[in-house]
Amino acid sequence: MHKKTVFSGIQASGHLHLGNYLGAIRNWKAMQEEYSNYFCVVDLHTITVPQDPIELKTNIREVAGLLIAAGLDEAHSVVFVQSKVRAHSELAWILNCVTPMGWLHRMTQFKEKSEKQKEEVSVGLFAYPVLQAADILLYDAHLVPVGADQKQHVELCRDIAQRFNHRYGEVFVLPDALIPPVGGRVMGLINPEKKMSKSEEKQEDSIFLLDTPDQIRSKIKRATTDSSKEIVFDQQRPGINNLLTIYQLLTGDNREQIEAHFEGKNYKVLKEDLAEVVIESLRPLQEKYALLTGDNNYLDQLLSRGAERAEAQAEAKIHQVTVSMGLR
Ligand code: ATP
Ligand code: LTN
Repeated sequence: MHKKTVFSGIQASGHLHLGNYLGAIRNWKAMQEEYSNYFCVVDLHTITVPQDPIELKTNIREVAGLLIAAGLDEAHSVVFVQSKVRAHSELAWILNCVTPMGWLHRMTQFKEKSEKQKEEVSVGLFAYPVLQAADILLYDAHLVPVGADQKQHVELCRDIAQRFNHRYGEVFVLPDALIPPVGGRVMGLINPEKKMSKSEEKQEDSIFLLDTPDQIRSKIKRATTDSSKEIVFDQQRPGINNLLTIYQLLTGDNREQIEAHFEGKNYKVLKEDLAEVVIESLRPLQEKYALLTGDNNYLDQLLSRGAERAEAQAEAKIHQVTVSMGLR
């Protein structure tokens, strides 16, 4: 039986947080045995906004290390760093030449991210979704598991692939996004109207996967709530709703059980309970991370094997693409 292919990527733009874990990485692990998978640290996407070189280098390793610590394993998944496989840049350029500007102007993430930078915004940030399309299409991926914020980019990838196929023949597989029903959008602790994000400046807004127990307790204690008293799931009350959703995702309890558990209790109890659940859930991952980064060579060797496996597939695809276009 032939397994379907999964591709997903994660930026090295800062420390990984609970949103990345619950919205993406944890699901990648849960489904890895069913598919043939590529998981990529997308450092070329990360440089679409300015990065400090030393920090970037550290972040790339940290993100890759956390993917492994979270349970992605070589038997099912190729874990690698994007810039080590040159074909990503090559295909991105080619796809730039088949993608209309108008399609990119409609991307909401670009609108949000470019707001502050105005005319200083890089061409790379504008073309970001095209590089993302190249990532996916190089591996003939059928499925792209991502958080809800990435749905539009995966749909664009499909449109680009379709346009290419129409011009040059059936070269690309048309991928589908796979978005978790719950956890697709973990919100910030301070500002629960916005998603938890690596590049958010306020550190208290996110729970990072490598936060200490004390940091976790203190951040959850300061999380925004409201003046109501009832502890129930309610979209209209984003703070409480977000804390309860995180609790639900980590305990696996259903909503009725959770509401019953907190009935008659106050926000302080909810926050203390949630902090302990988060600490215990992250403990195994943190221990594994400490172990694998203790040995410097381990991660390097794993990533270099990953890049080699990815490159074999990516080069074959580039060959097919360039032949179809008359470049070879
Ligand atoms: P940045 O803030 O730099 O945009 P990010 O935190 O949004 O970064 P990405 O590297 O862009 O993280 O995303 C990695 C994966 O995590 C993607 O699949 C994305 O959809 C998912 N993700 C990111 N933030 C959240 C969130 N708050 N809730 C659920 N999933 C998320
Ligand atoms: N844009 C994505 C990261 C990303 C990605 C990909 C996700 C880059 N290439 C390919 C899925 C497939 C993000 O910001 N989360």
